[in-house]
Amino acid sequence: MFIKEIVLHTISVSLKSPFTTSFGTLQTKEVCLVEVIDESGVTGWGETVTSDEPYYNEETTETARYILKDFLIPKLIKKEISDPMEVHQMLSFVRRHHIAKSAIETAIWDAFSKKNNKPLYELLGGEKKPIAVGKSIGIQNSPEELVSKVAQYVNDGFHKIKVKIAPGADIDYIRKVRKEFPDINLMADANSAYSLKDTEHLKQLDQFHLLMIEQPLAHDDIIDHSILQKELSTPICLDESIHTYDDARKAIELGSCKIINIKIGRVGGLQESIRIHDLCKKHKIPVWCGGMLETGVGRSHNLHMTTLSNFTIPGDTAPSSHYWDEDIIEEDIVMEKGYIRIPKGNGIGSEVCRTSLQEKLIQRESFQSAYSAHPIPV
Ligand code: OSB
Ligand code: MG
Repeated sequence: MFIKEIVLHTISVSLKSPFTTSFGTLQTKEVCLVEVIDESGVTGWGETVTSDEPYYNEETTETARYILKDFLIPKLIKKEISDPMEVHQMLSFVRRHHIAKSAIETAIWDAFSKKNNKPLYELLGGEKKPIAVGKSIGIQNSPEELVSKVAQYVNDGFHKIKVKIAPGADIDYIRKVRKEFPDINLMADANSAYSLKDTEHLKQLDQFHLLMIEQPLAHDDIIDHSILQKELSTPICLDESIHTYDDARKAIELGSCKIINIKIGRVGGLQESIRIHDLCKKHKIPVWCGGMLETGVGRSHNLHMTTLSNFTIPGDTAPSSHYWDEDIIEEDIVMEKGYIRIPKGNGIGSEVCRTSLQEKLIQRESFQSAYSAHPIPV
């Protein structure tokens, strides 16, 4: 596949309702959609799963766009790609910036599978199946408000409920939910809000038999998590700390977690996601697909990845209507009885809606040459 043109569509999107985590509240964000076009006109789509602020990790939509324009696009444009598995290595001259890399790598996977008339999951090695879905709930104003949200989502049929926690909105909130719903698959996500000093406090969660606690400690830690895991009966799941296959390998070796959340963006693309998936499978560490409040483009990639066999825990891949009044794709992603069907068709299946794109567009930039103001290693 010869990459003839790459277009960056920067759009502004607004969530139906604000989403609060231990690191802040998100309502609107810019998203950079990457469109890769080959010499025969086949197009593939990817998405920067960033927000406008560097609060989840160090990247923002603006940094991702900059890295794409000045480094990643010049490296890939006018290149022949015979296998999307080549792309990760080609982009390794840029340190980190995983979300930027992932946006373009996933677009190439989409284009490549369309070119080969295959749905993406087939290329990834997955198996077509309905995807069981969980719902991630932001921090609410009171335990009562949280319980009413949980009631609604349990009623909708979600297979797992994830509750965001932070100091001051944790034990009492979880206690109340567990009391009302003794049997649901319930978990908590702290987004790095605690430290080892809070070990005794966090141990109180053990009584609520949670499926797991996600990323209780620092975003860049795997050592303290291994100490905490020995103190907790609740399994620890790592999100923010896992950026690479080697991070996963070390975390498993140290016993820092019993479960891993794979986000395609955080680990720099689908190839690295597959490698981490396979490693976890070998070590009997179950995985699930995390969410980054994606539009339908990123969410479709997530769904295809979730068809891999070790994704045994429902992921944060809620349907379009939970995020957007109008998604960026032609056909909304919908859920039936807590399951989502993989979008039909080749590649990711979902088609970007050009009208919706135009309405939300802030800037369109097209690249057809390998020019960069910087030296790009060959
Ligand atoms: O920690 O999983 C997280 C959203 C933004 C940043 C980090 C996280 C999240 C979510 C949302 O939990 C999951 C979703 O897309 O529904
Ligand atoms: Mg998380």
